[in-house]
Amino acid sequence: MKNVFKPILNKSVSRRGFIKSTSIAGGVAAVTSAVSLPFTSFKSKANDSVASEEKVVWSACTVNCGSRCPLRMHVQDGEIKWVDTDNTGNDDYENKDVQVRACLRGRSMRRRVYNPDRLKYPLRRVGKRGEGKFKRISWDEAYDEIANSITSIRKDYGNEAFYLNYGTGTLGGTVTRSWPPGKTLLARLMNLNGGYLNHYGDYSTAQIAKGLAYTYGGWANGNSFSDTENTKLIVQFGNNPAETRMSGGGLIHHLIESKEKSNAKMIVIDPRYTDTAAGREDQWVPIKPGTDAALVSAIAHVMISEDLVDQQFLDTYCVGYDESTLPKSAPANSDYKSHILGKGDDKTPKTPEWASSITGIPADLIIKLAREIGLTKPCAIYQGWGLQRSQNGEIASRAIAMLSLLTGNLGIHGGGSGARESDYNIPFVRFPTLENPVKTSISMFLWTDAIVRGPEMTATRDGVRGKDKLDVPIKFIWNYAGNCLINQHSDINRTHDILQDENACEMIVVIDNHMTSSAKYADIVLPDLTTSEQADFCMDGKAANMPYFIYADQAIEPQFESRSIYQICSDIAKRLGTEQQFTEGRTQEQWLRHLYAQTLELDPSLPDFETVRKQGIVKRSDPNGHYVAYQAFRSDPVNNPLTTPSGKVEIYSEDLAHIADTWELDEGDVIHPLPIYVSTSEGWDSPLRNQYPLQLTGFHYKARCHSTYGNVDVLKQAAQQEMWINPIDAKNRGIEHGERIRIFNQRGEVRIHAKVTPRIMPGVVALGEGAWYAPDGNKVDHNGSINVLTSQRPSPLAKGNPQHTNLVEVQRVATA
Ligand SMILES: Nc1nc2c(c(=O)[nH]1)N[C@H]1C(S)=C(S)[C@@H](COP(=O)(O)OP(=O)(O)OC[C@H]3O[C@@H](n4cnc5c(=O)[nH]c(N)nc54)[C@H](O)[C@@H]3O)O[C@H]1N2
Ligand SMILES: Nc1nc2c(c(=O)[nH]1)N[C@H]1C(S)=C(S)[C@@H](COP(=O)(O)OP(=O)(O)OC[C@H]3O[C@@H](n4cnc5c(=O)[nH]c(N)nc54)[C@H](O)[C@@H]3O)O[C@H]1N2
Ligand code: SF4
Ligand SMILES: [Mo]
Repeated sequence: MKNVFKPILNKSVSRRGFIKSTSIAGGVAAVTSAVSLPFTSFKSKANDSVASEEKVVWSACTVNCGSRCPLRMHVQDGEIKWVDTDNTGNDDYENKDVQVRACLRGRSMRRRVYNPDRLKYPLRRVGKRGEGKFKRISWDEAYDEIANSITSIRKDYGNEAFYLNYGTGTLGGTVTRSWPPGKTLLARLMNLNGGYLNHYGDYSTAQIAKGLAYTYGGWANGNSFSDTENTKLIVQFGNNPAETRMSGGGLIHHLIESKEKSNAKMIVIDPRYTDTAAGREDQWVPIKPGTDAALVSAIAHVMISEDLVDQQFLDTYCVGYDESTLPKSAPANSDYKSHILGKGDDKTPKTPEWASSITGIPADLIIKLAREIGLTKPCAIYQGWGLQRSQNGEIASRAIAMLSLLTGNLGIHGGGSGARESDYNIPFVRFPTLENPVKTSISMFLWTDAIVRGPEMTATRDGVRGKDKLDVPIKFIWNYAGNCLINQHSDINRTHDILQDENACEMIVVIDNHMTSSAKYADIVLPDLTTSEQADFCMDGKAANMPYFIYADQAIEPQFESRSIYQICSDIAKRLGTEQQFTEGRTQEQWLRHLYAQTLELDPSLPDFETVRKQGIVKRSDPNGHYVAYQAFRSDPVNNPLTTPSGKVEIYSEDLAHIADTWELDEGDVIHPLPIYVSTSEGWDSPLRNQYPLQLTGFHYKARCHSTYGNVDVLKQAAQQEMWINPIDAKNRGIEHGERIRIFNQRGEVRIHAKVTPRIMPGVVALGEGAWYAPDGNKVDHNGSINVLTSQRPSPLAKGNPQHTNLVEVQRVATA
């Protein structure tokens, strides 16, 4: 087979396709001349005269896009020549053997493996943090420095000073798994050495996970998309699976296939006309960011006024819809119905006219939506995670569930809970990471605060758990397969300033494949193997009711001096005197065999290890057919109670009422026992709009998985980074399509091109998250990296990331 792609990438590609490099890594603000290395090339068993036969090795894309895809590496002369994907199964969604086709990102994996940004050697920082100046060091030097730092920080501050930063770059792996940090090999290493400060929540779902837990008890599931074949109407709130669940295993295909069977209508509620809509929708309802709960309240008002609510369902399964099921502790008129009808504290009926001024949706359209959702049975309400990644996300996500509850669509085929779609999983034994002796945890979003004001952080103000307050600040950060050290965390300029102080956080170790924005902030950088250079199980793949896992084998030799995370952790454990406990005498492959043997005990019908290795992908189907969330509860609520305190769905939560009374909140923050609409500090009605009149929302973009694949040239060309702006807003500012603009607010400035399009509503602009931060000397980013503009003010309840709640102004960049 001939090469399909010709290798690769940058201008200095040699005839054989190897990258000649004289720097440790290329990229935007390339590593400087502080290091000058001899000529190097990617490693292969090259022999120019005789080409060896091509072999095909199963591998995988293990990034955090919500899908998981098999890749088949075509290897010749020790080099990946081209990449294809699953070649088993077919397109027949009935027979549960769907072909799991990788998207263009996964298929460009070769361009990540042989990327000019690839880290080659261990590095020690020589410039300031963020400058990207490093010196090559040996592995022994790197290990010694890290082990010494661990020992001295333990001695000086104790184990609460260690932090494992959030990172999802290889969350699909088993040995290489990067998320949650508490399930990684670094957690195992630290747990054998006194532990580390835990975190709770994640950047994906902090607000919805916390919010809906009060409604349903624990993580709230939704019906699988495959169940769409049983529905008549689908309502998608801020859910864009065509971009966020994209591949052959991605759920967008199940949604489309199942929708075709049922011919269900689809309403898309989103400030942007998304790729999920893309002509498949019956109606697109643009909505101002952060106002979905107001829309829901007004829909509820119409449903109550027109007798469209399922009263029997609400009486049997729910707490607090009306006075009759309100808990005893609750004051009079604090039930949901009273709130909607204007008999509660605010004395405001939540009419369509009231909601229209908040949401930007005409009142008559709200009435039509209410009738359609109320009268079409069954109706499937789904929400993505876009609207909850906001300042009022906890309460907004609870509000959307109200539509499923008011209409009695919970726990039935064709209905749903109002949460995001869920699916069935294959049970698999994962790498044991042991128990963390440290019990304290913080929200994953507040690590920057824990560096600057750790001991001031308390349980009732900052959400510290396991203790009333933190004792010490964060002094040591492990950052494995994550770019949240700068790029993916909010308010890059604040983070930059915090990380500048080397006496605050004393040691930052980044383990990655590439010289990312985060790696530039490391004190020590360790080059990891890519998935192509080692063997691992790749887990949690699913195509709605067809779960699968992949054996990703080693396709090529480790490149340059990169080492596996297993080896890195074993070697550091050795220096700390815990090697034997860490490895238990096993190699990486022996661990894979060991974990799989235990998995086989759970499910003896799975194929044996060697068969899995040969066949690459193992597919299963949900024995129950389509997944229906809360089906058992619906059929018998007495014997299958929820895990909420009452065992029922809690529309009114006594726990939240208690928290609202006892926590210290910032001005404007609201925690409320009912799922009501609350405004945000940087929303459509904020006084700050005088200065920064446009709402800026983010979205997860098809060009990348967050920042991963963000340095692949062909992907950058295929889906450019640009800011969406409505023609009305563009015209007011004299901005033409494709022109360079500056987007700015009190936190910073970003420059990128404008996409002038009616696909975004007036008053709102949008920027795909994850572009690689590329600051100039004035801290102005030139790549469209949204987190220069986002805020570190946490959401009230979950203390989560409000990254879609921002105000900005936009101007043309004057061309000289
Ligand atoms: N403004 C804004 N910010 C956001 C979001 C948003 O919507 N808006 N979304 C948030 C969400 S939901 C998430 S999940 C986070 C994601 O944030 P991150 O978890 O930081 O995700 P990535 O940016 O993909 O970074 C993954 C890193 O892993 C590295 N990597 C990939 N493969 C390997 C490997 O095999 N080994 C090693 N060692 N490294 C590897 C990549 O090079 C990359 O640096 O971002 C959050 N940030
Ligand atoms: N291609 C690709 N796929 C990915 C990822 C990626 O980076 N790239 N990241 C993965 C990860 S880790 C995660 S967590 C998921 C994220 O999945 P989501 O969080 O669901 O994705 P987003 O694109 O942030 O948001 C979904 C939609 O919500 C809309 N939205 C924003 N604010 C509001 C609002 O106030 N109201 C309403 N109604 N809609 C709003 C956005 O315009 C967007 O179209 O995606 C996963 N899939
Ligand atoms: S980025 Fe996601 S959808 Fe694309 S190949 Fe990788 S796992 Fe599959
Ligand atoms: Mo995420």
